[in-house]
Amino acid sequence: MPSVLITGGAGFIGQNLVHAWRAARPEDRVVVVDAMTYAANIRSLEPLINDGSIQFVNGDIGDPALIQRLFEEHAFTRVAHLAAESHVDRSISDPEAFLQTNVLGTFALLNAALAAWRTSGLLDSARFLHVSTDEVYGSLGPADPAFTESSPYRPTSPYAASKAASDHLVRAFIVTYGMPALITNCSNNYGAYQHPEKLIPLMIIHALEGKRLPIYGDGSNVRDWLHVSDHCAALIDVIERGRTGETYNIGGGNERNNRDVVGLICDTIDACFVASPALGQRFPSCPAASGASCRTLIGYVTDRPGHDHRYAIDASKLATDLGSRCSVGFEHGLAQTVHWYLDHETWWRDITSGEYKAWIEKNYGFRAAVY
Ligand code: NAD
Ligand code: TDX
Repeated sequence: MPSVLITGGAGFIGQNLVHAWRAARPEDRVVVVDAMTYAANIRSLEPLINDGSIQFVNGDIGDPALIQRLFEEHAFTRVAHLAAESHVDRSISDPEAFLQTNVLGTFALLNAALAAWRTSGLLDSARFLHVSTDEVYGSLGPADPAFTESSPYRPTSPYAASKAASDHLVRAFIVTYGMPALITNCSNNYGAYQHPEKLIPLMIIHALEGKRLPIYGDGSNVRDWLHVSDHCAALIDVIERGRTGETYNIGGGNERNNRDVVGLICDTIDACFVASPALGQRFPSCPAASGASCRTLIGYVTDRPGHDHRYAIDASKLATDLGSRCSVGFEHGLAQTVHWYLDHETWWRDITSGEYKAWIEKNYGFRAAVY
């Protein structure tokens, strides 16, 4: 039975990938390893764990003995490596964990996979997918062409630098040791199960709770939004059909500035309250509950230091080589996402208590209102 190890499978993209993998390749054995940091949540995986369709291991990718034991038990032929510290703002205030997991953790995982595949003679048929980010390429000006796979690496945040370092390590393992690895660099994901620290869920939840919607700087920064379902479909295409040693960029083709994204979230929530007036009883502090617009909550605050102006992905290699294309339009995907958060209030309420409150105070407490 083919066997896949998904690292970081209790994170946002990881959970979505586990479900997508089960649907696309139901015959495969899926093992998830996740260190269950603040960003993890296994609630959506529990039915799969309980019915035995996946195995979950609470552990660190930087623990060589654990990873070696898992390889011995399951003889993985695929590794989808997503485990990481992923939030840029946290990398600015506390960069060390990013080096630990993203660089040293990736190194330990590569070492363990290489040793296991050498021993088992699977180096020729196995595949290691390293999931990385467009942030390794740095920032684009308004008229610059989108990032291609040969764009130079110019990371600017500690997060992006740690991901760039991990990409370099993967490439070094490919060239030096013949590691059967592939790298993907994707743009900003959004969709179900995203941690409320990230822009889109943060703005949805703040709007529902009637809190300020803190846009950094003047809100002109541009991101290329990729629906997580499109991303996961592309990851499965790359690991199964991509050429080892290659890099593939994955992008949504949905460039939007933050002002427009937050405005659209507000309009979408306003429309939901008009269509379902009962929402007003569940979320009485939301301006839409009393017929006002959530846009009244928008506030511009002190910018993120080193805030990259624009990311945009040229995903033509993925389309040409693998026939893999993203299909979720941003307006549709965003409406779906707003509905998902409306329907999963318990999920985000659990996360937004405890540690999250301390993070909000740390990241937003010092940010003055700019205008
Ligand atoms: P996330 O923060 O939601 O999840 C990361 C998961 O990794 C968490 O479940 C966490 O517990 C786990 N983890 C952290 N350290 C670990 C360790 N040492 N050992 C085992 N598990 C550990 O992140 P995400 O948004 O799902 O991102 C997944 C991957 O995709 C990351 O590698 C990230 O860099 C990359 N990526 C994300 C985006 C995005 O927009 N979210 C865009 C481009 C690339
Ligand atoms: O409160 C906020 N206000 C705001 O204006 C937050 C949290 C963000 N922003 C801005 C910063 C960015 O321009 O919104 C944009 C998106 O911010 P994030 O959601 O933090 O994402 P970003 O920094 O672009 O990084 C994301 O995409 C690339 C992921 O978090 C990374 O893991 C991924 O590699």
